[in-house]
Amino acid sequence: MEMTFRWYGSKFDTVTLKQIRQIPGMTGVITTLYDTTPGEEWQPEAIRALKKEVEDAGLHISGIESVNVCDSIKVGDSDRDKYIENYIKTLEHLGKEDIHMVCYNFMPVFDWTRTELARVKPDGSTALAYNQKAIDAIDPENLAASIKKMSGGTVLPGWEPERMAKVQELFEMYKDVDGEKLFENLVYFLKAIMPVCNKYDIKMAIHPDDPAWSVFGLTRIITSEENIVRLMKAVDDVHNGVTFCSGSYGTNLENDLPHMIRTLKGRIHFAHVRNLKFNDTSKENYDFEEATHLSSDGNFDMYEIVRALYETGFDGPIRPDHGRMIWDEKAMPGYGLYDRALGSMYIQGLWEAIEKNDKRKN
Ligand code: DNO
Repeated sequence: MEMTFRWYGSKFDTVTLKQIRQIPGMTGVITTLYDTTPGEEWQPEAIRALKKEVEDAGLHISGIESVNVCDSIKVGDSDRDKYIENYIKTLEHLGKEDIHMVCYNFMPVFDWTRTELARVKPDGSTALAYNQKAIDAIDPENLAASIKKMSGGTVLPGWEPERMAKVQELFEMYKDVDGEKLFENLVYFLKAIMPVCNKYDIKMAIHPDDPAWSVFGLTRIITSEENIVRLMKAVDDVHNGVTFCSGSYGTNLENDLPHMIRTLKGRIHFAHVRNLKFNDTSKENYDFEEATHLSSDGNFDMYEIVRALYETGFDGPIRPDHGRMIWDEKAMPGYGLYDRALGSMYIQGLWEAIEKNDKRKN
């Protein structure tokens, strides 16, 4: 594995490349061109400039998170081929710059969903949280305003004000798209991009839906072992792979995370390793918050997750995810420096112990 850190670019991130480089063991960043819109072709000069900036700081680009897929492709509109063509050109430009891993998601309308961005924990730190009642209380007639209020003025990826302004329109687009249709559209998209992925050895890594169930009545399909295995089989090419995000798959309590990792052996190209704490797991009152990365602080056994990655020979980028806000840091919710840096050290500690133990046995 390679330890990496998500970086939103110097225009958008409070965390600097210099700070990232000073985290022990950190060699790569996961980034994107944040000022592009889904559907547009990325310009080679912009990719080169980003790459140069990262390399000048002594790091390298380990992968892109994300090249977002536009709604036309997701709903299967008549103009989707034009956007797929742009996506292919973007992949080609990335491949030529020696970038070989691309994370994306196929969630309708929204990316990840939380109802609180700064829930205060007993130690005074704050974390992202999800509460089903708060979601259910959102007024569908007035969704954009309601969501804006919920997010407390902070912009989450996928929740940009320009998109939220036309949220009703987006809902309209998806009204006839059920799970099967969405799956078909995803397979269509993947089949179309596989040739360019093969040519430049670009590993596509689909991010699971977060949380792993329908929100606001919109279908979600990348939620379970069964669904992701079905997708791997539908396009049976190593370049059609997975971002294994423990926190997203972990919201679905039926998912056995280490088991899933073992089942997906060879197809996991990127890993997001984080922990969650469940406060209520009944359907109506479902409530969770992001924990520190430490096993004892949340509900996941992080040792078993890292062990499964190690044992399946995972050699892609791995990153800590959704840190708390600690030590009075002011940063993008979930994406401050300190708690994620602590998380990365913990993951590296687990990895070293597992690796040494394994070598000693053999
Ligand atoms: C949240 C992230 C997601 C992820 C996208 C991938 O923190 O894990 O926003 O980047 O869903 O396309």
